[in-house]
Amino acid sequence: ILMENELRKAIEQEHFQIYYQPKIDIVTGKLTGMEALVRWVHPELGVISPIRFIPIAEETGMIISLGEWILRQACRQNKLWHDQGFPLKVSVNLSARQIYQKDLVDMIKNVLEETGLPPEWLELEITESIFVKLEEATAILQQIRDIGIRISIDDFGTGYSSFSYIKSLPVDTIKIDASFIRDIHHNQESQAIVKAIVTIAQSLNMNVIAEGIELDDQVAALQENGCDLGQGYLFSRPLATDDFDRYLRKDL
Ligand code: G
Ligand code: G
Ligand code: MN
Ligand code: NA
Repeated sequence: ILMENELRKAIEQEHFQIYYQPKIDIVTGKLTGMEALVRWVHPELGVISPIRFIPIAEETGMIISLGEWILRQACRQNKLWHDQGFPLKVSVNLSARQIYQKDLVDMIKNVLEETGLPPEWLELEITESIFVKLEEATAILQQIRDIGIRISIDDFGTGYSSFSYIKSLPVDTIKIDASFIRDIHHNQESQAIVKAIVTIAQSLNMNVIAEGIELDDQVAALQENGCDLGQGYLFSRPLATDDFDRYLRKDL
C-alpha cells in the first residue's frame, strides 16, 4: 500500500524519466533506433527500476495513465530528434493490460497527433503473453498497424510462442530473448534456435533483432546466423535523454 500510494503520487508529479537504449545494425554499426525504458526518480530513494514498480502499476491499473505518459514523452522526444536531423525509430513497451484498455487506439492516435511524430517512426513492443487471447489481441494489433505503427514481439521464445499462429500475427519484428543470446557463442542449441527464428522471420517478411548483446563473440555468432540488428550493453546501456543526445551527435 505504501508503494502504491507513493507510485500514485509519483505519477501525478511526473517523477519519471525515460532512458533510451540504442538499437544497432550490427553489419554496418549504424544506429537505427532506440528502446524507451522508464525509470522512477524518487526524491529520497533515487532511481527505482521498472522491475519493481511496473508490476504494481499493472495490478493497480495505474499503468494506463503511466503508459500514456511514457508514450507521449517518447514520441515528443523522438519528434525533437527528427527535427534535428536524426531519423530514428523509437520503441515503446506496452504491457498486456494496456493492450486491453478500451481506448488504446484513440489514445495512441491522439499522442501522435499532439506530438507530430509520424506513425512509422514509432514501434510498440508487446510480449507473447497477450496472445493467450489470440483473436482479440490480433484485432487490436491490426488496428494499431493500420495507423502505420510497427509492432515487435519482445522476449521472443520464452512464452506463449507457437509456430502455428505466428504466421498470422500482425507483427513486423521478432525480438529474440536475451537468454538465447547469452551463450550463443559457445552453445550449439542456442545457435540452432536463433538460426531457426531468423529463418522463420525472413520467410514471414519480419525483421529480427537480438537483445542482451554484451560480447563481440555474440555479435559474430549472430552475423553468422543472419541476424543483423542488435541491442545490448556492448553497444550501450540505456541512457538518460541528455546522454543519448550526446551519443547521437558523436555517432553522426
Ligand atoms: O530498463 P530495464 O532493463 O531495467 O527494464 C526492466 C523491465 O521493465 C523490462 O522487462 C522492461 O520491458 C520493463 N519496462 C521498462 N520500461 C517500460 C515501460 O515503459 N513500459 C512497460 N510496460 N515496461 C517497461
Ligand atoms: O523486457 P525488455 O526486453 O523490454 O527489457 C529490457 C531490459 O534489458 C532492460 O532492463 C535493459 O536495461 C536490459 N538490458 C539491455 N541490454 C542488456 C544487456 O546487454 N545485458 C543485460 N543483462 N541486460 C540488458
Ligand atoms: Mn522491450
Ligand atoms: Na526483452
